[in-house]
Amino acid sequence: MFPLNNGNLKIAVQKKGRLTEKSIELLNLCGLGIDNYTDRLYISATSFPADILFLRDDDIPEYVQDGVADLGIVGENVITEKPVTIDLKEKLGFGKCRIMIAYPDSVQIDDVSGLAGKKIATTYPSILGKFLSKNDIEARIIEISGSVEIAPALGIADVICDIVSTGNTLKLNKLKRGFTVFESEAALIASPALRDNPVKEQLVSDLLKRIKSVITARKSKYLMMNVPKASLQEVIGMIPASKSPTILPLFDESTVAVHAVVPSGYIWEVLDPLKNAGATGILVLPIENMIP
Ligand code: PRT
Ligand code: ZN
Repeated sequence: MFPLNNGNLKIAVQKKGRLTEKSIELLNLCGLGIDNYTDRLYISATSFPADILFLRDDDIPEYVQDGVADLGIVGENVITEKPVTIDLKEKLGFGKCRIMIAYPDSVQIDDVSGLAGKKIATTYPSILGKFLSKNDIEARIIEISGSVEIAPALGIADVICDIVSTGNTLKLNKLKRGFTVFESEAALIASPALRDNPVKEQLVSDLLKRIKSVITARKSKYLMMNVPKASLQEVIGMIPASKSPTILPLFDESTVAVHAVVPSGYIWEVLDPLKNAGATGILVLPIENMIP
């Protein structure tokens, strides 16, 4: 039986799908301790007063709205398509995708106005409907529940409006990308009922701090390298100004070690200039947590 009244924070996570692994990975980086969760309906974290509930992603917003779960991790596309009363706490930086208009080669659409009068198949009628009315376009929305990509080939629709991430599914179905209707990523949502529960609110605030530190850390890398003293100023000039680097003496007195937290991706922009300035032993390490 599910221990509903144990006071633990209830966190709803997708049971089996694109968001499952990354959601659990994030919660574990926050130190929750969630092991052997496959095929479980719920599991208690070992190192935080939380129970993880595994649900279909479409059901998560309502469970959170109704307070069955205190928190949930779900795509923004799901929350927006079927409006619910929840608090959006944090965008989580994974599960990124776009809801896009796509169409066969035989169709030519140069801009949004080209959608006028078209039949558009989608599983996101509400998001698409708002997009069309915002752009003052009249088109026919054909709501279907899956395999949207096949709709033009079946003659059900001229155009589709569906989630795209790599674009491989579009290619397989001989469709090309049009324009973006909605951008989405996984988000942490919270139940409005939490506002009346200060004990759980405190747990949420603690967890949120941890989540923010993990997300910030993911955007940064720890750079270490050895730099000849003669080119130290030149090298420091290449490091983003907001991050003051650490300079450490080495046994070889003509060289120092430089350590700095830099934005992910930064290193590829400055690798050659760093080497030209004499930097050696360049190491770029991931950062697990960054506490402000
Ligand atoms: O069973 P359950 O209802 O829980 O899962 P689901 O099948 O409804 O969802 P799932 O696991 O497919 O996706 C969960 C969430 O991941 C979505 O709500 C989005 O927020 C996000 N996401 C990110 C995606 C994609 N990327 C994605 N590519 N959701 C779906 N897709 C589909 C897309 O529709 C396309 O048909 O994957 C297909 C492949 O995409 P390409 O462009 O990479 O080929
Ligand atoms: Zn779903």
